[in-house]
Amino acid sequence: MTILTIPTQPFNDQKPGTSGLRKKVPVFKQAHYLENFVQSIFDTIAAPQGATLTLGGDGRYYNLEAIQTILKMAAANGFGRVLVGRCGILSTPAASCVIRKYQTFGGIILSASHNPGGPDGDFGIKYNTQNGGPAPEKITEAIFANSKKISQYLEYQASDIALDEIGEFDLGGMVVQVIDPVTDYADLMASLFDFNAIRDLLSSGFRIKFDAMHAVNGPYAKEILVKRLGATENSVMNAVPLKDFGGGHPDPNLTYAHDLVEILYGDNAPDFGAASDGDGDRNMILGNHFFVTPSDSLAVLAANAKLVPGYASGIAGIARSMPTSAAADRVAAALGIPCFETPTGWKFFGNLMDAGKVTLCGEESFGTGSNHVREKDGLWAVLFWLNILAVKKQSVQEILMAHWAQYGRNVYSRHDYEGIASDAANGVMQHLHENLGAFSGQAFGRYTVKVADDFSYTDPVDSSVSSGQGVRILFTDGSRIVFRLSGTGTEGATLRIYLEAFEPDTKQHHLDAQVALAELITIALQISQLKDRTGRDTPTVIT
Ligand code: VG1
Ligand code: CO
Repeated sequence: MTILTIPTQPFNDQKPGTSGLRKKVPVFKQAHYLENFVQSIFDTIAAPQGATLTLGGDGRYYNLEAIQTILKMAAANGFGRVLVGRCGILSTPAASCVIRKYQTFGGIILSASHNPGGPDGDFGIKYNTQNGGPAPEKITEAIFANSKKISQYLEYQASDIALDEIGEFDLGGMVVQVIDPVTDYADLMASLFDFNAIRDLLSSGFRIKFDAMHAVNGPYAKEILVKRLGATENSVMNAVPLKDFGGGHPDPNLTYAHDLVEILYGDNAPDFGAASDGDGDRNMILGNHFFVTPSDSLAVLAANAKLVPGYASGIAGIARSMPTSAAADRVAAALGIPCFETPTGWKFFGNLMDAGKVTLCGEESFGTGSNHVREKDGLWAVLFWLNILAVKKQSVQEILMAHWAQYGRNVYSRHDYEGIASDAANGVMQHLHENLGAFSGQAFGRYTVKVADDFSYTDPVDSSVSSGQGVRILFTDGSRIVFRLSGTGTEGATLRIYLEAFEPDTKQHHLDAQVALAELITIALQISQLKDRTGRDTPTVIT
Protein backbone atom coordinates (compact mmCIF):
# COMPACT_ATOMS: atom_id res chain seq x y z
CA MET A 1 0.00 0.00 0.00
CA THR A 2 2.48 2.61 -1.10
CA ILE A 3 1.95 5.72 -3.11
CA LEU A 4 5.16 6.67 -4.81
CA THR A 5 5.98 10.30 -5.55
CA ILE A 6 8.28 10.12 -8.52
CA PRO A 7 10.42 13.11 -9.49
CA THR A 8 10.40 13.97 -13.19
CA GLN A 9 11.43 16.62 -15.71
CA PRO A 10 9.10 18.21 -18.25
CA PHE A 11 9.13 17.24 -21.92
CA ASN A 12 8.58 20.22 -24.16
CA ASP A 13 6.50 18.51 -26.86
CA GLN A 14 3.32 17.40 -25.09
CA LYS A 15 1.00 19.77 -26.91
CA PRO A 16 -2.28 18.05 -27.84
CA GLY A 17 -3.20 18.41 -31.53
CA THR A 18 -6.53 18.15 -33.34
CA SER A 19 -7.42 15.11 -31.24
CA GLY A 20 -5.18 14.53 -28.24
CA LEU A 21 -1.45 13.90 -27.95
CA ARG A 22 -0.09 11.63 -30.70
CA LYS A 23 3.48 10.43 -30.94
CA LYS A 24 5.42 7.43 -32.13
CA VAL A 25 5.38 4.49 -29.71
CA PRO A 26 9.14 4.85 -28.93
CA VAL A 27 8.48 8.44 -27.84
CA PHE A 28 5.70 7.30 -25.49
CA LYS A 29 7.95 4.54 -24.16
CA GLN A 30 10.59 6.97 -22.90
CA ALA A 31 10.84 6.90 -19.13
CA HIS A 32 8.17 9.16 -17.55
CA TYR A 33 6.73 10.35 -20.90
CA LEU A 34 3.26 8.83 -20.57
CA GLU A 35 3.21 9.46 -16.81
CA ASN A 36 4.06 13.15 -17.23
CA PHE A 37 1.14 13.66 -19.59
CA VAL A 38 -1.33 11.70 -17.46
CA GLN A 39 -0.29 13.60 -14.32
CA SER A 40 -0.69 16.85 -16.27
CA ILE A 41 -4.25 15.79 -17.12
CA PHE A 42 -5.00 14.98 -13.47
CA ASP A 43 -3.41 18.25 -12.28
CA THR A 44 -5.53 20.18 -14.78
CA ILE A 45 -8.93 18.61 -14.20
CA ALA A 46 -8.63 18.53 -10.40
CA ALA A 47 -11.25 15.80 -10.00
CA PRO A 48 -12.83 15.63 -6.54
CA GLN A 49 -11.60 12.88 -4.22
CA GLY A 50 -13.35 9.59 -5.01
CA ALA A 51 -14.41 10.59 -8.56
CA THR A 52 -15.05 8.01 -11.27
CA LEU A 53 -13.03 7.86 -14.48
CA THR A 54 -13.71 5.98 -17.74
CA LEU A 55 -10.68 4.34 -19.36
CA GLY A 56 -10.14 2.39 -22.56
CA GLY A 57 -8.47 2.40 -25.93
CA ASP A 58 -8.48 1.01 -29.44
CA GLY A 59 -6.32 -2.00 -28.55
CA ARG A 60 -3.30 -0.89 -30.48
CA TYR A 61 0.26 -1.71 -29.49
CA TYR A 62 1.09 -0.26 -26.01
CA ASN A 63 -2.61 0.09 -25.09
CA LEU A 64 -2.54 -2.43 -22.24
CA GLU A 65 0.76 -1.26 -20.76
CA ALA A 66 -0.51 2.31 -20.73
CA ILE A 67 -3.80 1.28 -19.12
CA GLN A 68 -2.02 -0.49 -16.26
CA THR A 69 0.09 2.62 -15.63
CA ILE A 70 -2.92 4.95 -15.77
CA LEU A 71 -4.86 2.75 -13.32
CA LYS A 72 -2.05 2.95 -10.78
CA MET A 73 -1.76 6.69 -11.27
CA ALA A 74 -5.53 7.16 -10.93
CA ALA A 75 -5.47 5.25 -7.62
CA ALA A 76 -2.62 7.40 -6.35
CA ASN A 77 -4.39 10.58 -7.46
CA GLY A 78 -7.50 9.92 -5.41
CA PHE A 79 -9.98 8.50 -7.91
CA GLY A 80 -12.56 6.21 -6.30
CA ARG A 81 -13.49 4.09 -9.31
CA VAL A 82 -12.36 3.49 -12.87
CA LEU A 83 -14.65 1.92 -15.47
CA VAL A 84 -12.31 0.15 -17.85
CA GLY A 85 -13.26 -1.86 -20.93
CA ARG A 86 -12.44 -5.56 -20.82
CA CYS A 87 -8.89 -6.13 -22.10
CA GLY A 88 -8.52 -2.34 -22.09
CA ILE A 89 -10.84 -1.96 -25.09
CA LEU A 90 -13.31 0.86 -25.70
CA SER A 91 -13.96 2.40 -29.08
CA THR A 92 -13.99 6.19 -28.98
CA PRO A 93 -17.81 6.45 -29.35
CA ALA A 94 -18.29 3.65 -26.81
CA ALA A 95 -16.08 5.53 -24.32
CA SER A 96 -18.19 8.64 -24.86
CA CYS A 97 -21.33 6.53 -24.33
CA VAL A 98 -19.97 5.07 -21.07
CA ILE A 99 -18.93 8.48 -19.70
CA ARG A 100 -22.43 9.81 -20.31
CA LYS A 101 -24.43 6.76 -19.24
CA TYR A 102 -22.62 6.32 -15.93
CA GLN A 103 -21.99 10.05 -15.49
CA THR A 104 -18.31 9.59 -14.82
CA PHE A 105 -16.20 12.66 -14.13
CA GLY A 106 -14.39 12.19 -17.45
CA GLY A 107 -12.47 9.66 -19.44
CA ILE A 108 -9.08 8.88 -20.87
CA ILE A 109 -9.06 7.36 -24.37
CA LEU A 110 -5.94 5.74 -25.75
CA SER A 111 -5.81 5.91 -29.50
CA ALA A 112 -4.05 7.42 -32.45
CA SER A 113 -7.24 6.82 -34.44
CA HIS A 114 -6.53 6.28 -38.14
CA ASN A 115 -2.74 6.37 -37.76
CA PRO A 116 -0.89 3.03 -38.13
CA GLY A 117 0.05 1.12 -34.97
CA GLY A 118 2.74 -1.32 -33.86
CA PRO A 119 6.13 -0.96 -32.13
CA ASP A 120 7.18 1.76 -34.59
CA GLY A 121 3.68 3.04 -35.23
CA ASP A 122 1.70 5.73 -33.46
CA PHE A 123 0.13 5.92 -30.03
CA GLY A 124 -2.11 8.58 -28.58
CA ILE A 125 -3.96 9.73 -25.52
CA LYS A 126 -6.76 12.21 -25.00
CA TYR A 127 -8.98 13.41 -22.22
CA ASN A 128 -12.77 13.64 -22.54
CA THR A 129 -14.88 15.70 -20.16
CA GLN A 130 -18.06 14.91 -18.28
CA ASN A 131 -20.28 15.44 -21.34
CA GLY A 132 -18.41 12.58 -23.05
CA GLY A 133 -16.70 14.84 -25.56
CA PRO A 134 -13.07 15.75 -26.27
CA ALA A 135 -11.75 18.36 -23.87
CA PRO A 136 -12.13 21.87 -25.29
CA GLU A 137 -9.08 23.95 -26.18
CA LYS A 138 -8.89 25.78 -22.86
CA ILE A 139 -8.41 22.45 -21.08
CA THR A 140 -5.94 20.98 -23.61
CA GLU A 141 -3.96 24.21 -23.39
CA ALA A 142 -3.92 24.00 -19.59
CA ILE A 143 -2.74 20.37 -19.80
CA PHE A 144 0.08 21.48 -22.09
CA ALA A 145 0.98 24.31 -19.71
CA ASN A 146 1.12 21.88 -16.77
CA SER A 147 3.23 19.43 -18.79
CA LYS A 148 5.86 22.14 -19.19
CA LYS A 149 6.29 22.68 -15.46
CA ILE A 150 5.70 19.22 -14.03
CA SER A 151 8.20 18.09 -11.40
CA GLN A 152 6.64 14.92 -10.00
CA TYR A 153 3.88 12.38 -10.51
CA LEU A 154 2.03 9.98 -8.24
CA GLU A 155 1.80 6.26 -8.84
CA TYR A 156 0.46 3.52 -6.66
CA GLN A 157 2.88 0.64 -6.25
CA ALA A 158 1.04 -2.58 -7.07
CA SER A 159 1.06 -5.46 -9.47
CA ASP A 160 -0.98 -5.33 -12.67
CA ILE A 161 -4.75 -5.90 -12.55
CA ALA A 162 -6.23 -8.73 -14.63
CA LEU A 163 -8.43 -7.00 -17.20
CA ASP A 164 -9.63 -9.98 -19.20
CA GLU A 165 -12.66 -10.79 -17.03
CA ILE A 166 -15.63 -8.63 -16.10
CA GLY A 167 -15.60 -7.83 -12.40
CA GLU A 168 -14.45 -5.45 -9.69
CA PHE A 169 -10.95 -5.30 -8.25
CA ASP A 170 -9.38 -3.25 -5.51
CA LEU A 171 -6.37 -1.11 -6.23
CA GLY A 172 -5.31 0.68 -3.07
CA GLY A 173 -8.89 1.55 -2.14
CA MET A 174 -9.89 2.46 -5.69
CA VAL A 175 -12.34 0.13 -7.47
CA VAL A 176 -11.29 -1.05 -10.91
CA GLN A 177 -14.53 -2.06 -12.60
CA VAL A 178 -13.95 -4.09 -15.74
CA ILE A 179 -16.97 -3.64 -18.04
CA ASP A 180 -18.09 -5.27 -21.27
CA PRO A 181 -16.94 -2.76 -23.91
CA VAL A 182 -19.77 -3.48 -26.36
CA THR A 183 -23.08 -3.89 -24.49
CA ASP A 184 -23.78 -0.30 -23.41
CA TYR A 185 -22.96 0.98 -26.88
CA ALA A 186 -25.02 -1.69 -28.66
CA ASP A 187 -28.00 -0.94 -26.40
CA LEU A 188 -27.72 2.76 -27.25
CA MET A 189 -27.78 1.94 -30.97
CA ALA A 190 -30.84 -0.26 -30.48
CA SER A 191 -32.61 2.69 -28.82
CA LEU A 192 -31.99 5.00 -31.81
CA PHE A 193 -32.62 2.84 -34.87
CA ASP A 194 -35.39 0.60 -36.15
CA PHE A 195 -33.61 -2.72 -35.70
CA ASN A 196 -36.68 -4.64 -36.93
CA ALA A 197 -36.71 -2.77 -40.22
CA ILE A 198 -32.96 -3.27 -40.69
CA ARG A 199 -33.30 -6.96 -39.83
CA ASP A 200 -36.02 -7.30 -42.48
CA LEU A 201 -33.82 -5.53 -45.03
CA LEU A 202 -30.89 -7.84 -44.33
CA SER A 203 -33.04 -10.95 -44.59
CA SER A 204 -34.55 -9.82 -47.90
CA GLY A 205 -31.39 -10.48 -49.91
CA PHE A 206 -29.85 -7.03 -49.38
CA ARG A 207 -26.14 -7.72 -48.98
CA ILE A 208 -23.69 -5.67 -46.92
CA LYS A 209 -19.95 -5.73 -46.28
CA PHE A 210 -18.44 -3.98 -43.28
CA ASP A 211 -14.66 -3.67 -43.02
CA ALA A 212 -13.44 -3.29 -39.43
CA MET A 213 -9.88 -2.91 -40.78
CA HIS A 214 -8.45 -5.17 -38.02
CA ALA A 215 -9.32 -2.39 -35.60
CA VAL A 216 -11.53 -1.82 -32.58
CA ASN A 217 -14.94 -1.98 -34.26
CA GLY A 218 -14.73 -5.70 -35.10
CA PRO A 219 -16.42 -6.90 -31.90
CA TYR A 220 -18.97 -4.05 -32.06
CA ALA A 221 -19.89 -4.90 -35.65
CA LYS A 222 -20.17 -8.61 -34.87
CA GLU A 223 -22.49 -7.97 -31.95
CA ILE A 224 -24.69 -5.41 -33.69
CA LEU A 225 -24.70 -6.34 -37.38
CA VAL A 226 -24.43 -10.12 -37.09
CA LYS A 227 -25.89 -11.01 -33.69
CA ARG A 228 -28.58 -8.40 -33.22
CA LEU A 229 -29.45 -7.66 -36.87
CA GLY A 230 -28.93 -11.04 -38.48
CA ALA A 231 -26.33 -10.13 -41.12
CA THR A 232 -24.36 -13.15 -42.36
CA GLU A 233 -21.03 -13.88 -40.66
CA ASN A 234 -19.09 -12.94 -43.77
CA SER A 235 -20.76 -9.51 -43.84
CA VAL A 236 -18.02 -8.34 -41.49
CA MET A 237 -14.42 -8.55 -42.65
CA ASN A 238 -11.16 -8.01 -40.76
CA ALA A 239 -13.18 -8.27 -37.56
CA VAL A 240 -10.45 -9.40 -35.18
CA PRO A 241 -8.66 -6.39 -33.68
CA LEU A 242 -4.89 -6.63 -34.06
CA LYS A 243 -2.30 -4.57 -32.20
CA ASP A 244 -0.78 -3.38 -35.45
CA PHE A 245 -3.99 -3.45 -37.53
CA GLY A 246 -2.42 -6.16 -39.66
CA GLY A 247 0.29 -3.72 -40.72
CA GLY A 248 -2.32 -1.56 -42.41
CA HIS A 249 -3.41 2.02 -42.13
CA PRO A 250 -6.81 1.85 -40.38
CA ASP A 251 -8.24 4.83 -42.23
CA PRO A 252 -11.56 4.21 -44.00
CA ASN A 253 -11.04 5.95 -47.32
CA LEU A 254 -10.69 4.93 -50.95
CA THR A 255 -6.93 4.53 -50.63
CA TYR A 256 -6.48 2.66 -47.37
CA ALA A 257 -9.69 0.58 -47.38
CA HIS A 258 -8.86 -0.73 -50.85
CA ASP A 259 -9.85 -4.35 -50.06
CA LEU A 260 -13.39 -3.21 -49.37
CA VAL A 261 -13.40 -0.83 -52.32
CA GLU A 262 -12.43 -3.69 -54.66
CA ILE A 263 -15.33 -5.76 -53.39
CA LEU A 264 -17.86 -2.94 -53.81
CA TYR A 265 -16.54 -2.12 -57.28
CA GLY A 266 -16.14 -5.78 -58.31
CA ASP A 267 -18.42 -8.34 -59.95
CA ASN A 268 -21.45 -9.35 -57.94
CA ALA A 269 -20.85 -6.45 -55.54
CA PRO A 270 -22.89 -6.13 -52.35
CA ASP A 271 -25.55 -3.43 -52.10
CA PHE A 272 -23.87 -1.55 -49.29
CA GLY A 273 -20.32 -1.30 -47.98
CA ALA A 274 -18.80 0.52 -45.03
CA ALA A 275 -15.59 0.74 -43.05
CA SER A 276 -14.47 2.36 -39.82
CA ASP A 277 -11.10 3.44 -38.47
CA GLY A 278 -8.67 2.45 -35.71
CA ASP A 279 -10.81 3.74 -32.84
CA GLY A 280 -14.20 3.27 -34.49
CA ASP A 281 -15.28 6.88 -34.84
CA ARG A 282 -14.88 7.34 -38.61
CA ASN A 283 -16.96 5.82 -41.38
CA MET A 284 -16.86 5.40 -45.12
CA ILE A 285 -20.11 4.64 -46.95
CA LEU A 286 -20.19 2.85 -50.30
CA GLY A 287 -22.96 1.59 -52.54
CA ASN A 288 -22.68 -0.92 -55.36
CA HIS A 289 -20.01 0.79 -57.54
CA PHE A 290 -20.64 4.05 -55.72
CA PHE A 291 -18.76 6.21 -53.19
CA VAL A 292 -20.56 8.63 -50.90
CA THR A 293 -18.40 11.57 -49.84
CA PRO A 294 -18.59 12.20 -46.09
CA SER A 295 -19.92 15.70 -46.77
CA ASP A 296 -22.76 14.28 -48.85
CA SER A 297 -23.37 11.58 -46.27
CA LEU A 298 -24.00 14.20 -43.58
CA ALA A 299 -26.43 16.00 -45.88
CA VAL A 300 -28.32 12.79 -46.72
CA LEU A 301 -28.60 11.79 -43.06
CA ALA A 302 -29.92 15.24 -42.20
CA ALA A 303 -32.42 15.25 -45.06
CA ASN A 304 -33.76 11.81 -44.07
CA ALA A 305 -33.44 11.99 -40.28
CA LYS A 306 -37.20 11.89 -39.79
CA LEU A 307 -37.26 8.33 -41.15
CA VAL A 308 -35.20 7.17 -38.16
CA PRO A 309 -36.92 6.63 -34.78
CA GLY A 310 -34.24 8.40 -32.71
CA TYR A 311 -34.58 11.55 -34.84
CA ALA A 312 -38.22 11.27 -35.88
CA SER A 313 -39.19 14.47 -34.09
CA GLY A 314 -36.72 16.45 -36.17
CA ILE A 315 -33.23 17.81 -35.76
CA ALA A 316 -32.47 21.11 -34.03
CA GLY A 317 -29.56 22.10 -36.26
CA ILE A 318 -26.48 20.85 -38.06
CA ALA A 319 -22.81 21.64 -37.53
CA ARG A 320 -19.98 20.92 -39.91
CA SER A 321 -16.28 21.67 -39.85
CA MET A 322 -15.21 24.55 -42.07
CA PRO A 323 -13.51 22.42 -44.76
CA THR A 324 -16.58 20.14 -45.02
CA SER A 325 -18.73 20.90 -48.07
CA ALA A 326 -21.82 23.08 -47.83
CA ALA A 327 -24.12 20.22 -48.89
CA ALA A 328 -25.49 20.08 -45.34
CA ASP A 329 -26.10 23.85 -45.36
CA ARG A 330 -28.54 23.39 -48.24
CA VAL A 331 -30.48 20.77 -46.31
CA ALA A 332 -30.50 22.96 -43.19
CA ALA A 333 -31.83 25.88 -45.22
CA ALA A 334 -34.61 23.70 -46.66
CA LEU A 335 -35.51 22.42 -43.18
CA GLY A 336 -35.39 25.92 -41.73
CA ILE A 337 -32.80 25.00 -39.11
CA PRO A 338 -29.41 26.58 -38.38
CA CYS A 339 -26.13 25.24 -39.76
CA PHE A 340 -22.89 26.06 -37.89
CA GLU A 341 -19.38 26.14 -39.37
CA THR A 342 -16.69 25.18 -36.85
CA PRO A 343 -12.93 24.60 -37.01
CA THR A 344 -11.64 21.09 -37.76
CA GLY A 345 -11.88 18.63 -34.84
CA TRP A 346 -14.79 17.16 -32.93
CA LYS A 347 -14.05 19.19 -29.79
CA PHE A 348 -15.74 22.22 -31.37
CA PHE A 349 -19.13 20.48 -31.63
CA GLY A 350 -19.55 19.74 -27.92
CA ASN A 351 -20.77 23.16 -26.82
CA LEU A 352 -23.30 23.34 -29.66
CA MET A 353 -24.72 19.92 -28.79
CA ASP A 354 -24.76 20.60 -25.04
CA ALA A 355 -26.66 23.82 -25.69
CA GLY A 356 -29.22 21.97 -27.81
CA LYS A 357 -28.35 24.02 -30.89
CA VAL A 358 -27.44 21.06 -33.10
CA THR A 359 -28.36 17.39 -33.39
CA LEU A 360 -26.16 16.20 -36.27
CA CYS A 361 -22.49 17.00 -36.84
CA GLY A 362 -20.02 16.02 -39.52
CA GLU A 363 -16.58 16.45 -40.97
CA GLU A 364 -15.31 15.79 -44.47
CA SER A 365 -12.72 13.46 -42.94
CA PHE A 366 -15.18 10.57 -42.68
CA GLY A 367 -16.64 11.72 -39.37
CA THR A 368 -20.38 11.83 -38.70
CA GLY A 369 -22.25 11.82 -35.42
CA SER A 370 -25.07 13.19 -33.34
CA ASN A 371 -25.94 14.26 -29.82
CA HIS A 372 -26.39 10.59 -28.76
CA VAL A 373 -22.73 10.81 -27.69
CA ARG A 374 -20.15 13.59 -27.95
CA GLU A 375 -17.78 11.91 -30.42
CA LYS A 376 -18.13 11.03 -34.05
CA ASP A 377 -19.40 7.53 -34.45
CA GLY A 378 -18.60 5.10 -37.25
CA LEU A 379 -21.11 2.30 -36.63
CA TRP A 380 -23.84 4.79 -35.80
CA ALA A 381 -23.46 6.26 -39.30
CA VAL A 382 -23.62 2.77 -40.81
CA LEU A 383 -26.82 1.99 -38.90
CA PHE A 384 -28.32 5.37 -39.83
CA TRP A 385 -27.71 4.56 -43.51
CA LEU A 386 -29.12 1.05 -43.15
CA ASN A 387 -32.22 2.44 -41.45
CA ILE A 388 -32.75 4.92 -44.30
CA LEU A 389 -32.17 2.20 -46.92
CA ALA A 390 -34.64 -0.06 -45.13
CA VAL A 391 -37.32 2.62 -45.26
CA LYS A 392 -36.70 4.10 -48.71
CA LYS A 393 -36.02 0.80 -50.48
CA GLN A 394 -33.74 2.52 -52.99
CA SER A 395 -30.08 1.90 -53.76
CA VAL A 396 -27.36 4.11 -52.29
CA GLN A 397 -26.76 5.61 -55.73
CA GLU A 398 -30.46 6.31 -56.29
CA ILE A 399 -30.64 8.10 -52.95
CA LEU A 400 -27.66 10.30 -53.84
CA MET A 401 -28.89 11.09 -57.37
CA ALA A 402 -32.29 12.10 -56.01
CA HIS A 403 -30.63 14.16 -53.28
CA TRP A 404 -28.48 16.05 -55.81
CA ALA A 405 -31.43 16.57 -58.11
CA GLN A 406 -33.29 18.23 -55.25
CA TYR A 407 -30.49 20.25 -53.63
CA GLY A 408 -27.79 20.47 -56.31
CA ARG A 409 -24.42 18.80 -55.93
CA ASN A 410 -21.51 20.20 -53.93
CA VAL A 411 -18.74 18.49 -55.86
CA TYR A 412 -15.99 17.84 -53.38
CA SER A 413 -12.54 16.35 -52.94
CA ARG A 414 -9.63 16.54 -50.51
CA HIS A 415 -6.05 16.15 -51.67
CA ASP A 416 -3.51 15.22 -48.99
CA TYR A 417 0.21 15.74 -49.39
CA GLU A 418 1.68 13.58 -46.64
CA GLY A 419 5.22 13.54 -45.29
CA ILE A 420 6.29 16.97 -46.57
CA ALA A 421 9.30 18.54 -44.82
CA SER A 422 7.84 20.80 -42.10
CA ASP A 423 9.78 23.86 -43.28
CA ALA A 424 8.48 23.52 -46.82
CA ALA A 425 4.89 23.01 -45.63
CA ASN A 426 5.13 26.03 -43.33
CA GLY A 427 6.55 27.97 -46.27
CA VAL A 428 3.47 27.18 -48.35
CA MET A 429 1.14 28.36 -45.59
CA GLN A 430 3.22 31.50 -45.00
CA HIS A 431 3.18 32.32 -48.70
CA LEU A 432 -0.60 31.95 -48.75
CA HIS A 433 -0.99 34.13 -45.66
CA GLU A 434 1.19 36.85 -47.12
CA ASN A 435 -0.87 36.93 -50.29
CA LEU A 436 -4.37 36.83 -48.82
CA GLY A 437 -4.88 40.53 -49.58
CA ALA A 438 -3.48 40.20 -53.11
CA PHE A 439 -5.74 37.26 -53.97
CA SER A 440 -8.93 39.19 -53.27
CA GLY A 441 -10.66 40.18 -56.49
CA GLN A 442 -8.12 38.33 -58.64
CA ALA A 443 -9.40 36.18 -61.54
CA PHE A 444 -8.10 32.67 -62.19
CA GLY A 445 -9.58 31.18 -65.38
CA ARG A 446 -13.34 31.19 -64.94
CA TYR A 447 -13.07 31.77 -61.18
CA THR A 448 -12.78 35.12 -59.40
CA VAL A 449 -11.74 35.36 -55.75
CA LYS A 450 -14.40 36.96 -53.59
CA VAL A 451 -12.70 36.62 -50.21
CA ALA A 452 -9.38 35.15 -49.11
CA ASP A 453 -8.88 34.80 -45.36
CA ASP A 454 -7.66 32.70 -42.47
CA PHE A 455 -10.64 31.07 -40.76
CA SER A 456 -11.37 32.20 -37.23
CA TYR A 457 -14.21 30.88 -35.08
CA THR A 458 -16.02 32.43 -32.19
CA ASP A 459 -17.91 29.79 -30.22
CA PRO A 460 -21.53 30.98 -30.01
CA VAL A 461 -21.94 29.39 -26.58
CA ASP A 462 -18.88 30.45 -24.57
CA SER A 463 -17.47 33.11 -26.94
CA SER A 464 -14.03 31.50 -27.00
CA VAL A 465 -12.07 32.38 -30.14
CA SER A 466 -10.02 29.90 -32.20
CA SER A 467 -8.02 31.53 -34.97
CA GLY A 468 -5.60 30.28 -37.60
CA GLN A 469 -7.89 27.43 -38.58
CA GLY A 470 -7.13 27.28 -42.30
CA VAL A 471 -6.71 29.50 -45.35
CA ARG A 472 -9.88 29.91 -47.37
CA ILE A 473 -10.03 31.09 -50.97
CA LEU A 474 -13.70 31.74 -51.61
CA PHE A 475 -14.77 32.38 -55.20
CA THR A 476 -17.70 34.48 -56.37
CA ASP A 477 -19.68 31.45 -57.63
CA GLY A 478 -19.53 29.68 -54.25
CA SER A 479 -16.62 27.42 -55.16
CA ARG A 480 -13.68 27.37 -52.78
CA ILE A 481 -10.25 26.05 -52.02
CA VAL A 482 -9.07 25.56 -48.42
CA PHE A 483 -5.52 24.91 -47.26
CA ARG A 484 -4.55 23.69 -43.81
CA LEU A 485 -1.89 21.66 -42.10
CA SER A 486 -2.85 18.45 -40.33
CA GLY A 487 -2.74 18.41 -36.54
CA THR A 488 -2.78 14.64 -36.10
CA GLY A 489 0.40 13.47 -37.84
CA THR A 490 3.59 12.38 -36.13
CA GLU A 491 6.08 12.71 -38.97
CA GLY A 492 6.91 15.80 -41.03
CA ALA A 493 3.85 17.73 -42.16
CA THR A 494 0.70 16.89 -44.06
CA LEU A 495 -0.83 19.61 -46.19
CA ARG A 496 -4.52 19.19 -46.90
CA ILE A 497 -6.12 20.93 -49.88
CA TYR A 498 -9.91 20.92 -49.85
CA LEU A 499 -11.73 21.60 -53.12
CA GLU A 500 -15.40 22.35 -53.61
CA ALA A 501 -17.59 23.52 -56.49
CA PHE A 502 -21.36 23.77 -56.69
CA GLU A 503 -23.10 22.06 -59.62
CA PRO A 504 -26.83 22.73 -59.95
CA ASP A 505 -27.15 21.02 -63.37
CA THR A 506 -28.49 17.49 -63.01
CA LYS A 507 -26.94 16.54 -66.36
CA GLN A 508 -23.47 17.06 -64.85
CA HIS A 509 -24.08 15.12 -61.64
CA HIS A 510 -22.66 11.84 -62.92
CA LEU A 511 -19.22 13.41 -63.45
CA ASP A 512 -16.23 12.16 -61.50
CA ALA A 513 -15.25 14.74 -58.87
CA GLN A 514 -11.63 14.91 -60.06
CA VAL A 515 -12.83 15.78 -63.57
CA ALA A 516 -15.36 18.31 -62.35
CA LEU A 517 -12.77 19.94 -60.08
CA ALA A 518 -9.84 19.84 -62.54
CA GLU A 519 -9.60 23.60 -63.00
CA LEU A 520 -9.79 24.30 -59.26
CA ILE A 521 -7.05 21.72 -58.67
CA THR A 522 -4.77 23.55 -61.12
CA ILE A 523 -5.53 26.88 -59.46
CA ALA A 524 -4.75 25.41 -56.02
CA LEU A 525 -1.31 24.26 -57.19
CA GLN A 526 -0.66 27.59 -58.86
CA ILE A 527 -1.54 29.90 -55.99
CA SER A 528 0.16 27.77 -53.35
CA GLN A 529 3.40 27.40 -55.37
CA LEU A 530 3.31 23.83 -54.11
CA LYS A 531 5.63 22.30 -56.71
CA ASP A 532 8.32 24.98 -56.30
CA ARG A 533 8.19 24.87 -52.53
CA THR A 534 7.82 21.15 -51.88
CA GLY A 535 8.76 19.43 -55.13
CA ARG A 536 5.36 17.77 -55.10
CA ASP A 537 2.32 18.10 -57.30
CA THR A 538 0.69 14.69 -56.88
CA PRO A 539 -1.29 14.02 -53.71
CA THR A 540 -0.53 10.95 -51.60
CA VAL A 541 -4.19 10.43 -50.78
CA ILE A 542 -7.27 11.67 -52.62
CA THR A 543 -10.64 11.43 -50.89
C1 VG1 B 1 -7.99 14.91 -38.89
C2 VG1 B 1 -9.25 15.32 -39.62
C3 VG1 B 1 -10.23 15.93 -38.64
C4 VG1 B 1 -10.51 14.92 -37.51
C5 VG1 B 1 -9.21 14.51 -36.86
C6 VG1 B 1 -9.40 13.40 -35.82
O1 VG1 B 1 -7.36 16.03 -38.33
O2 VG1 B 1 -8.96 16.23 -40.66
O3 VG1 B 1 -11.40 16.30 -39.31
O4 VG1 B 1 -11.35 15.49 -36.54
O5 VG1 B 1 -8.31 14.00 -37.85
O6 VG1 B 1 -9.89 12.28 -36.42
P1 VG1 B 1 -6.12 16.78 -39.02
O7 VG1 B 1 -5.70 17.85 -38.08
O8 VG1 B 1 -5.07 15.74 -39.29
O9 VG1 B 1 -6.65 17.31 -40.33
V1 VG1 B 1 -9.58 10.75 -35.74
O10 VG1 B 1 -10.47 9.72 -36.55
O11 VG1 B 1 -8.83 11.10 -34.38
O12 VG1 B 1 -10.61 10.29 -34.84
CO1 CO C 1 -10.75 7.97 -35.29
